[in-house]
Amino acid sequence: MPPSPLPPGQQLAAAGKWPVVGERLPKSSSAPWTVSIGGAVERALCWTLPELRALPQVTCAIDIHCVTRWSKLGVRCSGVRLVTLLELAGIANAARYVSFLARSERRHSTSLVLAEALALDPLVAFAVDDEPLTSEHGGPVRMIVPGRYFYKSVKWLERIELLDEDRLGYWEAESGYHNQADPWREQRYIAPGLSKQQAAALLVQRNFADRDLRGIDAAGCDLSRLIASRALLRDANFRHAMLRDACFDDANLSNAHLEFADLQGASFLRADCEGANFTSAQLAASDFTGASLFGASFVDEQSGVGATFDARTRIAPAAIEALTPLQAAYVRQHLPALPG
Ligand SMILES: Nc1nc2c(c(=O)[nH]1)N[C@H]1C(S)=C(S)[C@@H](COP(=O)(O)O)O[C@H]1N2
Ligand SMILES: [Mo]
Repeated sequence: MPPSPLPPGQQLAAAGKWPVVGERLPKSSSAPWTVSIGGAVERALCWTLPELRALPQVTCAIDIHCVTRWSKLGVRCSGVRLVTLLELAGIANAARYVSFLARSERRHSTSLVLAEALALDPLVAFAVDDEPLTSEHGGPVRMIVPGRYFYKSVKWLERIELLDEDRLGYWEAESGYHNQADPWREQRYIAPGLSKQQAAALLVQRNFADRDLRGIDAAGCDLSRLIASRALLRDANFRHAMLRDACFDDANLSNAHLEFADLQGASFLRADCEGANFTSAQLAASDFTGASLFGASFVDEQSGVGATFDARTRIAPAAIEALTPLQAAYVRQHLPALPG
């Protein structure tokens, strides 16, 4: 089998579909659009849009990977290479990071390690698939950074700043998005600090309700009747855990690992289970009503070993449709009675 062109946990967006993520509009202003470069540069510069468009442009195919799991491969992007602008401005010795700022209400920004940015060769893009970028997708000008989750690609670029110390971007500072953002390493989110003792105490109490426990390691633990309603459990590890009759209602279990967990009678009402792994879990009498299962898996596609259900298992047909075709086929085939 040829290697998959998709990083782990990603799925192709439907053909012709390009979701709008984050801010939808630039800041409204009558001032003409300019893009400036400053900070640790030899010459601070500022271009109007016509001046920027007059610089040498390139067109290249770039793979886009959004942290919310959709990817678009080989998108034709046209614009000026960031490297071209950096050469004009001159990189000062102190420069270690590059920050991109948006002309938007919340002054959205993101940053990259300068050496990595130079290697990734990002584009200051005007057009995609030979059409000018629409405003909701960052037009008239946005960054497109290959090889990083798409939150590193700022829409409505207004300023480029070289820095000697890093300045965390909007999502990185506000929402715990990983500052490295390498999709091949699945660097999606940073887990918050939780000491070993704190984690151990929580596991004894079996009450995770409303807590931020991203990335908690509960592999193999006895957690039957666990209360985890509304808990933030992104990237949590519940492999081989005993979770009979656990309550995950309204919890966020995106990318959580539940392989081989005993989840008989567990409740996932309205839970966000995007990208969660239920391969080989026991799911008799479990209830996924209202849960989001985009990108979740129930069967190991290599070994064919999958989760077990019974007639009391509740998974809505719409949730099954959000699975990849192979996963959906497995669930349809093994779920004894579809509700509705
Ligand atoms: N100014 C600005 N740029 C932004 C964002 C934003 O909210 N504001 N969201 C980021 C995220 S999380 C993603 S996935 C992409 C989405 O770009 P799109 O809406 O064109 O798909 O833009 C990135 N750049
Ligand atoms: Mo994103």
